[in-house]
Amino acid sequence: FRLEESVMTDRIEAAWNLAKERYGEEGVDAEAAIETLASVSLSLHCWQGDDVRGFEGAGDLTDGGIAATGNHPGRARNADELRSDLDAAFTLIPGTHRLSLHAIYAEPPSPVARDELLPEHFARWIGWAVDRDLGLDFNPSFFAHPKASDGFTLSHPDPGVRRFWIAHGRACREIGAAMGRATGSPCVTNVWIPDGHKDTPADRTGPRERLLQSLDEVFSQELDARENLDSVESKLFGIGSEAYVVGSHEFYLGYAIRRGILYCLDTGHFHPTESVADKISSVLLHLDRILLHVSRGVRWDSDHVVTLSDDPISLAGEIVHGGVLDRVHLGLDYFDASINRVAAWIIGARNLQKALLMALLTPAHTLREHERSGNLTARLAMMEGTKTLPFGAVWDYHCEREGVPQDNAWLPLVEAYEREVLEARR
Ligand code: RNT
Ligand code: ZN
Repeated sequence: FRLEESVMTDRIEAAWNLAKERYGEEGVDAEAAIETLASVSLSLHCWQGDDVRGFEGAGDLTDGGIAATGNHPGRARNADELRSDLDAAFTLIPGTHRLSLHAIYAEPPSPVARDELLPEHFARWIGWAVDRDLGLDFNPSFFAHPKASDGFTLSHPDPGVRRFWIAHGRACREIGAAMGRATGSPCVTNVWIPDGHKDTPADRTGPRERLLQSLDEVFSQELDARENLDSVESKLFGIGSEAYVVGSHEFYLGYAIRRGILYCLDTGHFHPTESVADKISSVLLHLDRILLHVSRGVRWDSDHVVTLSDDPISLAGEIVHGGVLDRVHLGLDYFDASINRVAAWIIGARNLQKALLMALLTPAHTLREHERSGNLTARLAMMEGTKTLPFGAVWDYHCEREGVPQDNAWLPLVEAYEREVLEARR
């Protein structure tokens, strides 16, 4: 999958020069904006490439309260195919990024139980990432497994089942640390469990007490923060856990603060009218770092591909204008099997980058001055006025400079990849 040498066309350059001047009039340094954008890494989620199946060959995804729907051809069936698809996607996303892996993507020589996974079972992924200068993030997989089929893992009433999942969590933290060591960049190891009840529980406390205890055991081993960073992800409801989720927002926010670990905010895991953007400034008063799973819910936690809608734009605004870009790990989390999966990665990643660029090109300083001085009319007028500034010209220039095709120009390459590679996977 190779790109033609990209040539900066006169048109793109002329548009950029005009745009730069226009932003300058607003007190915004467009050059600085694209330099900052170029330095931001996103963590691409491997699971978009194969509909969250992994390579264990067992287990039903919906046992974990999540589901990928659609029948587009070309799902990656093994790690080599997944890596090839990821290579294609990374080539068409400007910048240097990270890959987030799940434990079910291990490549052991013969089947290994999840509580016995070792760093060596990820040796090929690690080698591949090191070759490409990609950071790695990791996730224990507490779903799609016979021991999760009744909907409970770390909070299971049976101590034997809990022990199994605790051992899995512990094994995964060591794998995360090995990934961090090998890549020279801390691996964020994120715990998400599906535990919950479909219908009204009789006991809301018991499972939460058990989860607390299990997590304490998972996290009891001290690991070097330069290698592994722990994170916990909350949820409001899932398929089969509509009435009660053990690991709720309050549960995990409290737990993360108590332990000083990361908290993962998944943008699909809240009431649809709740703003995740609004949570960032609060949560970061109490935590050093957070992880984001940027997703798009349509009516529910549907994990649609991220579009350039108001939600990611305000999310990016909070991060950029709050000055917390270095404290927020930007991960993607969606899985759409109804469209080309490589395109799904590219569309979502580029959209999050565009949202960040919009934030970087906003005259935030002036807006805040208007607010401080009580000129709320000017604040609103300027916020609206900013929306039609020549953002697209800056984005096009950024893509060209980073050596990747413009929007709408990368698609033919992915279509060719689909014809030549994906369609052969039957
Ligand atoms: C599920 C969570 C979780 C998963 C991935 C596969 O609702 O969002 O992050 O999507 O770990
Ligand atoms: Zn998530």
